[in-house]
Amino acid sequence: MTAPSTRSGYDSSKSRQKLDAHYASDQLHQSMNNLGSVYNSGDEIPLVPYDVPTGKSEFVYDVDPKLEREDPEIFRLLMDGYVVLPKVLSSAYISQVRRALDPILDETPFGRNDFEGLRTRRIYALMGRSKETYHLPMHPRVTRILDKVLLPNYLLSVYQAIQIYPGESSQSLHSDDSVVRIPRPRRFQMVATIWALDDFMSENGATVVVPGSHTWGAGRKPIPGKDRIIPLVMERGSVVVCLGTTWHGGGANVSKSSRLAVTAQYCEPYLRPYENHFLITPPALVPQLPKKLQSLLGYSVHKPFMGMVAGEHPLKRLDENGAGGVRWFEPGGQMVEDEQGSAPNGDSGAGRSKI
Ligand SMILES: O=C(O)CCC(=O)C(=O)O
Ligand SMILES: [Fe+2]
Repeated sequence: MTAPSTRSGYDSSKSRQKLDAHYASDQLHQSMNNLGSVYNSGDEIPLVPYDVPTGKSEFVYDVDPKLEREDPEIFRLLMDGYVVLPKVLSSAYISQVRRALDPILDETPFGRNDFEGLRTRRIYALMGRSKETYHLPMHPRVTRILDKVLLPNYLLSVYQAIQIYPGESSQSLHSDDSVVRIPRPRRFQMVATIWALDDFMSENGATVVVPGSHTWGAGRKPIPGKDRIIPLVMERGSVVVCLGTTWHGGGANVSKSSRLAVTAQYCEPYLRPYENHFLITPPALVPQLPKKLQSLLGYSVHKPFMGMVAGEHPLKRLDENGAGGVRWFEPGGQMVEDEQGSAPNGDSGAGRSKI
């Protein structure tokens, strides 16, 4: 066997070429450059013959009427498909977030298609770009609700900033969890939050929602003029919590100023998040993050085993430098050694303690 040419045991230039070839042939990767055509207009993924729709036209939430009095925010969320929490953020925190985002927005190009918005700047992978904003996805006013409507250890799916410029047209209406292969009508599998960092007005691109559309069955789409499509007019510092099944979209901006929002979207712990947070957040940073954020980023286990590393909780595998994981093996089963001639990650831990 020839000596490994790199620490991890493979020739990185060759593997890079292989990866590039793989990506070039990967239709989904190509579609990233044309996102509009893949997840546009809320189309649900096609049903296969054995996916039998329920036949029901609406999903009925089993909501105790007492909830209206006891927890009006969750009541409205389940009844309407969304709820606005007004003026949650202080002006000081909004300014801090804006100061962090402005220089990143300055270097962010407009979107590549109608869905991203040709007059809209999106900071993707925000968790890896700005530590000043990491409080938003774990804001207690939001997680209080998520803790009740999603399963424990729900995950952060998307974290991005969206700045809609004057001249932007309406985003096509969609539901965020239309990628889920369970026929509608069904329970939501994701929940989105949209934080208003500018006042949201009907003229400047406020998000629009279709109240009650979270109950709709497959095939039903909002019809302008027939269905109520309303702009979420709210003061800056407010947040809307919106079920993944609710039809909505970014509004057209016919004003003279831009509209800034940050969206944190969450999914059930058994789903794959839209963004790959293991690559976005440097592992070395993870041990310093608050527990809630670690869990949101996937350093958690959905019982019994989902998210494990070699039979253990992922945080047990992560040392204070963010190193951990398992030993790497070459295809023949030979362990790859690092420059010092020792196994890169120490003990594999396989078969050890329970999660
Ligand atoms: O920017 C907005 O108001 C909504 C954006 C949105 O729904 C999305 O990009 O999925
Ligand atoms: Fe959306």
